[in-house]
Amino acid sequence: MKSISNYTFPVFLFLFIAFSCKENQQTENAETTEEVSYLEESKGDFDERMKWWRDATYGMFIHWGPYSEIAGNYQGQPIEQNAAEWIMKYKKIPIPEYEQFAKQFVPEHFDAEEWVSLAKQAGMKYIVITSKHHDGFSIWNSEVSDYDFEDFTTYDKDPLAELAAECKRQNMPLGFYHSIMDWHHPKAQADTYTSEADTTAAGKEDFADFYENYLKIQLKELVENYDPEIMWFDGEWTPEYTHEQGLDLYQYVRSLKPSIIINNRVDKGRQGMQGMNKEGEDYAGDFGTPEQEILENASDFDWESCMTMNKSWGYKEADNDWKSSVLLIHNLIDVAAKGGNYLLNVGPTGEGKIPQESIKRLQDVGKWLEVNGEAIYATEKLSGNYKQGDSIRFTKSGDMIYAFSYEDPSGEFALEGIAPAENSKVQILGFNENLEWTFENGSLKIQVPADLIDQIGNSAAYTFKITGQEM
Ligand code: FHN
Repeated sequence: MKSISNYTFPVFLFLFIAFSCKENQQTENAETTEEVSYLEESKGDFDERMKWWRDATYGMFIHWGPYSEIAGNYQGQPIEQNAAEWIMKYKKIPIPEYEQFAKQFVPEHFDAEEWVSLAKQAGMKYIVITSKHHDGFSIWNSEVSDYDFEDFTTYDKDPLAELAAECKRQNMPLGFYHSIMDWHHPKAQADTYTSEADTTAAGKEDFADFYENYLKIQLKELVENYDPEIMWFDGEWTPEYTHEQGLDLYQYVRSLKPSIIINNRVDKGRQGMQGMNKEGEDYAGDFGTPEQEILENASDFDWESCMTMNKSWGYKEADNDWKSSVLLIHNLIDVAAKGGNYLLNVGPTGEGKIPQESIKRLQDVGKWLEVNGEAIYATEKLSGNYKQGDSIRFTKSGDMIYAFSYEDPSGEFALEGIAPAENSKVQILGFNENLEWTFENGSLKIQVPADLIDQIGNSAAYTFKITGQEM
C-alpha cells in the first residue's frame, strides 16, 4: 500500500507547477491590463465596440432624483427656469434644506418592468438613467455614500439594481448618466455651488481627493455591480476638473469594462451645447453630445443628440410645453440621416411614474417605427446629401436607399441623386404595392397612388424603399 510519503513529492511538484503557472498568468494578465491604453484603440476595435450603439440609433434618457419629488416648485411657486433638476442651484437651496427634500424621495410606484417595457414599446434600443446628477444624490445603494436611498430615505429598495436586472431580462442595454460636478460632496466645491466662482487652489486639491476617493470609487461600484454598457458623463465643465483627469477617467472606466462606451463629456473637449469636441487636442470620449439641438450637417464622427420632450429634464409639474409626436419623429429621422443617435428624455415623478404626456409621445413614435424602423435602425447616412429640400431625408443600408417624405407624396414624387438598380422594386413602407417609376437624366420619378393617404392613413413621414445607389 503506498504511504503518504510516496505521494508527497509528486503532489508537491504538481502544486508547485500549478502555482507557478497561475502566478505567471496573473502577472501576464496584470501586465496585459496595465499595458492596454484605451485611448489608443485601433479603428477596427473602435468600430466593433460602437457597432451595437450605432445600429441602435434611438434611446431613452431618464432624469430621476430628489428634484423629481420637488417637481420644479419651491416655496409654493414653479421656478421660472426650464430645468427642474437645477432647482437647488437656481433657488440657492442650502444643502441641509435640500436634504430634507431628498428624504421625501420615496418612489413607491417605481416599476422597472413598466419603464423598460415602455422603452421597448417606444422602439428605443437602450436606456441611459441618471445614477447621480449634480445634486449628488446616488440612486443606487452606494457603499461610499450615505446620500442614497438606503441611508437617507425610508425607501428600502435599490431601483438601479431592479432596473439593471429588468434590462438584462429584456435585453435592453443600460447606461448611466453620472455628473462629475457634485453640489453635495464637501470636497467638490459644495460650499460654493451657489456661484460660478472658480475654486481656490485648495479647492482643486480637495476636488482631486473627491475625484480619486469618491467619484472613481462610485464608478467602480456602478460598473462592477450594475454592468452598464454606457457611461454618460456630464458636469465636466466645473472649473476644478481637468483635461488630465478626463483622460485618466476614460482609461479608468474602460479598464473596469473594456467594452463600455463613454461620451465626450468624460473630458473637457466639448464645444458647449453643440456637443462635438474641439479640434486639435486629443480629447477623450467615444461620441459627441449635442444637447437640445441636432447637428446642422451630417458628421463622420459618432454623435448623439439628447433632447427633452417638454422643456425640463427632471419632472416639472408646471411644464406643459410638449413637443408634438410628429416633431419627435422628424427629429429622429433627421438625426439618423445625419449619422447620429437620438436620446429622448423622460422625467419620471418622485413616486416613479412616467408622465402620461411622455407615454403618449413614446407610443406614437413606437407605432411609426413598427412600420418604418428598418429605415432607421442599423442604417447609415449617405456619403453625399443627407436631404433633398426641407422635407426629404435619406438613409441607406447595403444596396437599399430609404427616402423619408415629411409631406404627402401622392402623385408624382421625384428624387434627385438616387440611381435605382435595374428592375428595382420601389415601395412605400407599410403599403404593399410596387410603385411605377422612371429614371431619366438623373431624376427618379415615382408614381404614387392619389389615394395613398386614404389607403394607409396619415403618417408623420412616408418612407420610400429603393434598391439602388446614391449618385
Ligand atoms: O446640467 C445638465 C442638465 O441638468 C441635463 O442633465 C443636461 C442633459 O444632459 N445636461 C446638463 C446641461 O448641459
